[in-house]
Amino acid sequence: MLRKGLLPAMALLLLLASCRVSPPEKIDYVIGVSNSSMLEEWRIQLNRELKEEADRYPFLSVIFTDAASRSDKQIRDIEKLMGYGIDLLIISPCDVERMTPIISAIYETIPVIILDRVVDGYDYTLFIGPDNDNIGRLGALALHRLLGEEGGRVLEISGPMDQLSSRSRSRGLHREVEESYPSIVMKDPLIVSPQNRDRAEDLLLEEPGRLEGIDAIYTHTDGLALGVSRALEKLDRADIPIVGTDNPSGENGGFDLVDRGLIHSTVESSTGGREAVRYALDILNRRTGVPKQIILRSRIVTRDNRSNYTPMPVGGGAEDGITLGYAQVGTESQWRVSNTKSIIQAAKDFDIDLIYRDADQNQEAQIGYLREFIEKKVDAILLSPIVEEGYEEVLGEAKEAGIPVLLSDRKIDSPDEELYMTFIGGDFKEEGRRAARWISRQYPGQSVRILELWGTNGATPTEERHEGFAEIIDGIAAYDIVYAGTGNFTRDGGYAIVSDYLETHAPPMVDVIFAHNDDMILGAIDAIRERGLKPGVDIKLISVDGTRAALNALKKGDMNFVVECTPLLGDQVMKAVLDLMQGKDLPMRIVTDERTFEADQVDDGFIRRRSY
Ligand code: GZL
Repeated sequence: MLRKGLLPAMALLLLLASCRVSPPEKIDYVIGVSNSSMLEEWRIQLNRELKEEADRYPFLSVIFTDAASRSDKQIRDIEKLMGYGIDLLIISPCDVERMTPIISAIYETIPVIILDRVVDGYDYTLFIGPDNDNIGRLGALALHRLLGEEGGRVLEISGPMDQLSSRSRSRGLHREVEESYPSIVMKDPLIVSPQNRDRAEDLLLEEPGRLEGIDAIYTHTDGLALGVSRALEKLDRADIPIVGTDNPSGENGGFDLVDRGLIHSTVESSTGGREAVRYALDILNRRTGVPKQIILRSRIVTRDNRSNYTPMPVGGGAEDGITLGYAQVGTESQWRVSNTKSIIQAAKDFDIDLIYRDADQNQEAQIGYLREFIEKKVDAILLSPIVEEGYEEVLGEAKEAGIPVLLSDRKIDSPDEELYMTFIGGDFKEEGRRAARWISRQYPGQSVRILELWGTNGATPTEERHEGFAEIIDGIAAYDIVYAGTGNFTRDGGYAIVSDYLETHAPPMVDVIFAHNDDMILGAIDAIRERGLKPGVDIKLISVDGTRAALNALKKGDMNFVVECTPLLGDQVMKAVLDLMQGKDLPMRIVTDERTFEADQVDDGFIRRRSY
């Protein structure tokens, strides 16, 4: 049974002394780090970054453990750390499936930050890691740039495919090759287990035949790339170029291997170690606005861009004040009104000059405002795109002008990820899944007719809430989405669809209405009442956002389930703007922390505190 043991202070100080940490005068926090292994440069770099960042805070002590790639040892390491009475755990899991139960148990007693490989479910405080599918996609692009239009035969060298990160990277690589670069032929992968440099070298020396007719090699990590380069040297096949993956800095890291000409290019996958310590302090100091996931950016690094390798040009320095152009969607919903208030207030709190423009759900007007900001030479642009398509040209102009763009609460659909620096918003697919899971809990084994109220067609929350919802509903034969229509995230829109539907269908016409936001479900309640039916009783109602009006309806029994999508993004957005102006690299994606609400969880006090 895990419990937060209390090691006598003396023993703890002795232990810290053994970690060569001179006992500081006062320790406020002790963080335990459970690294899955220290066999690869990336993991050594991770510990290095964690330690460098932690050393900046004398009141912070860190105890490192190394599981040597064995889950049973990692479990023992964690139990030992808990016995020392750590205040927060940072873990990079060996085997995600095996570590999920113990991480969930610990998460009940202390905060947990997961690095690199995310566990199933949401029993953790914060995940920081790469988008491995995107890394594989970039690997395909790097191979295409290396091989040219004529393409060639590629040998993929991976760790064990039972690792989610390996499967995701391989999936992204193969899908991009098939969809975009048909002249590249992927040969059967060489699986290196355990996944480390020396094993890769040995395996290739044992099977030199795998190199027959090969034009390039793609390795899932730079550690594997180093081992492969040594084998190619010994086999006199150093002519075969290598595309690596992983961590750009540190000895034998990707940058170093590129500089030394051992590999042609590498796809960056930062460790997240510095971010982990910074967010750990925010969590321990109970700061609000800590996200649920931080998805780190990945870029292709080659000898050409190695020297001037910098992220998007950063706007004017912070010394003469920061001017931020803010192009908001409109005022279509209570969520939007609260979101705008949060952004405006945070700009004041962070002393950032905000030029606010409301596009009134009109994309042409919004693009016009973006051009106004470019003309005004603002330091950065904050955009909440009404829909995903149609912004590439104007964001290309912003990039040309050297003005970084941040996306808030909705994203654009563009292969060029350099058009924006980060996207801060909810996990909309998971929001849709949570709505569907509620239905499956309420109606096990029964037939259910569902009416779905869509938000604005082409907007990220609409597309992804539906995708997450349908992912579960479509898997249950007895559940049927009998009608769907877009209410454009407005109360009138929700009312019109449901009123028409009830007018043209005899009762009992539908069992559940799922709305992509609260305003549309409130319109549905109006329509249901007008037909003399009881909302929340005759027809069950679910929506997304968690605004005060919806939580009040939930408390009264007019609704049955609300999925949170917080509009309070202001602090996270302005923190990102400041980081950017100070030259820090921004994660590609910041996913906000969200929950769900049932009637028995909301009373007046809760609603006053929790809603917007
Ligand atoms: C979600 C946001 C959506 C809200 C709606 O991030 O874009 O737009 O769910 C709002 O209420 O209109």
